[in-house]
This record gives sequence, C-alpha cells and structure tokens, in this order.
Amino acid sequence: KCCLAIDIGGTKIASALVTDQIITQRQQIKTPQAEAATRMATVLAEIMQQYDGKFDAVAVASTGIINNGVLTALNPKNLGGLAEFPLLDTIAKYTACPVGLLNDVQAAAYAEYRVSGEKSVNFAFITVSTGVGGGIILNRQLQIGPNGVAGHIGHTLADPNGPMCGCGRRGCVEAIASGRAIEAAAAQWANPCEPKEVFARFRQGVPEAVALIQRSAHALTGLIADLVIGNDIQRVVLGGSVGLAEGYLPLVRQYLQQLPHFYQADVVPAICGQDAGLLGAALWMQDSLT
Ligand code: ADP
Ligand code: BMX
Repeated sequence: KCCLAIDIGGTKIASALVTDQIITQRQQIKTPQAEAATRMATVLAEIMQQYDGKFDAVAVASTGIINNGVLTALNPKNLGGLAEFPLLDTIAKYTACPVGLLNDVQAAAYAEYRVSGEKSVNFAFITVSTGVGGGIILNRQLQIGPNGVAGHIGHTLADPNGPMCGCGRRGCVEAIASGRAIEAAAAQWANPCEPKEVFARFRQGVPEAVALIQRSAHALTGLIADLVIGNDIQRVVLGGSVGLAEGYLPLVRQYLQQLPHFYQADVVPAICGQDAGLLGAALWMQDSLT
C-alpha cells in the first residue's frame, strides 16, 4: 500500500509517497504567508495532481487543531493569518481514496514512537519550530482528544508577564521559545538577523544571542519538567529546526539537570528529522485502516 503524505508546517509544506516507512518523491515548498487560504488551496491542488494515480490513501499532518476535517489555527500568525481552512474537503475534491488528517506534531510523535521501537509507556515529542508543538503518548496511545487539541503544550504558561502569544493568551511557551519568537526578538537588534544566524552568534558567544537562546531553552525546560511531573513522562524527544539546532539540546539538558530528581527525563533528538510529520501521518493512517 502506498500513502501520499503531506506535512503542512508554519514554514514549509512537504509531500511524499510512503510505502513501508520508505519515503520517495519527496518535495518541499514554502508555506504561503499572504492570501493564505487561496494559496493553500492552490498548493494542495497542485500536490494532489502531481501524485495523481500513485497512491491508495492520503494522510495529512498539519499545523493547527484538526477537528472534523477542518484546520483551525490556534495561532493564526503561524499560518500567514489563516484561521480556518476546510482541509478535508479541499483534498477530497481530488481523490476517492481514504483521507486521514491529524495535527503535525501529533503525527511526528507517532513516527518517533513507532520508528524507534520506543519502550517507554509515557512519551512526549516536542517541536521547537515556527511554533512550539507537542505530541503526547500515554499508556502507549497517541493522545488526540475529542476535539483534536491534545498535545498543544506550546500554549502552556511560561511567564505570566511574558509577551502576548498569537493565540491571544499572554506568556505561552510558544511566545518565548519558538522560531517566530526568536525571529521577532532578533529583528529588534541593532544588527538584526534570522534565527539560523542567531544560533551562529549564540555559538560564537555574542551576549544578546546567548541570552535569547537561553531564554528559549529555559522556557522549554520548564515545559518538559511540567510534562514529566504531570504525566509521568519517561522520555522526551526534541525536534524542529530550532530544537535540533546545534547547541540547543545540551542547554535544555543542563537546565533540566538543575531541577530536583522527580522532574528528570531522558531528552533525546528526533531520529526522523524533517520527515517525522510525513512518516507519522502515513503510519497513523495505515494503523487506523488496519
Ligand atoms: P515548520 O515550522 O514548517 O515545521 P521548521 O521546523 O523548519 O518548520 O521550523 C521553522 C523555524 O525554524 C523558523 O522560525 C526558522 O527561522 C527556524 N530555523 C530554520 N532553520 C534553522 C536553523 N538552521 N537553526 C535555527 N533555526 C532555524
Ligand atoms: C502552534 C499550533 C500547533 C502546531 C505548533 C507547531 C497553529 C497554526 N499551530 O502551536 O497546532 O502543532 O504550532 O507547528 O496554531 P509548526 O508549524 O511550528 O511545526
């Protein structure tokens, strides 16, 4: 069986064919940031046409809350202002095959758990990417929830006096730790730069870059500690372009080790890398159909 997998992130949209965990014909484009609804429909139409006739099922992992076939952004700023989008109807226009949808990070968590042959009973995947997202596995079951909301841990509180989050609440982890948060802060510098360059400066020891990355890693450590103590999580996998950026994980581990024993968990880098969403969506679809 061959699955067309599509991963819609805040920064990039990837698509590929997935058969037995093997990814072929992978493509990647930038997520539309203007006229987002119209352009999203066009992009999806193009993807569906490119792979036409090559798959038996479609699995979509998307940023946002996926419920009843509709994508609702918790933080519309992460999706070029796109607040609500009829994801299922848009895809179903182009295929009679079964279509499955879930949140991007729920999918990535599923991939990391399945592919690694993970033994832990309670497990979490956290991505620090455009936003901060999570996927939680409790009792070996991926948590999706009745409304698709489960795992949106980027919107737990990091600092009641922190910056406003795009979701409308003040001080979320995402407003402090995410790629967008780093981007917004670094845009205010005398010598502004993108997150990738912020990391280069952090590694060179430039004080404002060090402080910014430390702030992100600190918020993330608080989130991990809260997850561990709230859900008895044994293992945490970190992903996303910020989460996997050189120097970030050691900082998170260092901060976590400063906390008392009960807050500790193994924190390891994602093994599926940039393909976790694609792979997870396909595996989840396959497992739900059988
Ligand atoms: P998505 O959110 O679409 O899943 P990513 O995981 O690539 O995509 O995250 C995108 C965010 O990561 C953006 O904010 C971008 O600026 C930042 N980013 C991209 N590349 C790097 C890098 N090499 N180092 C640090 N941050 C990066
Ligand atoms: C946001 C939220 C989550 C998503 C997470 C990571 C939106 C549009 N997205 O918290 O649903 O899982 O970002 O998304 O509200 P990414 O695009 O950074 O991978």
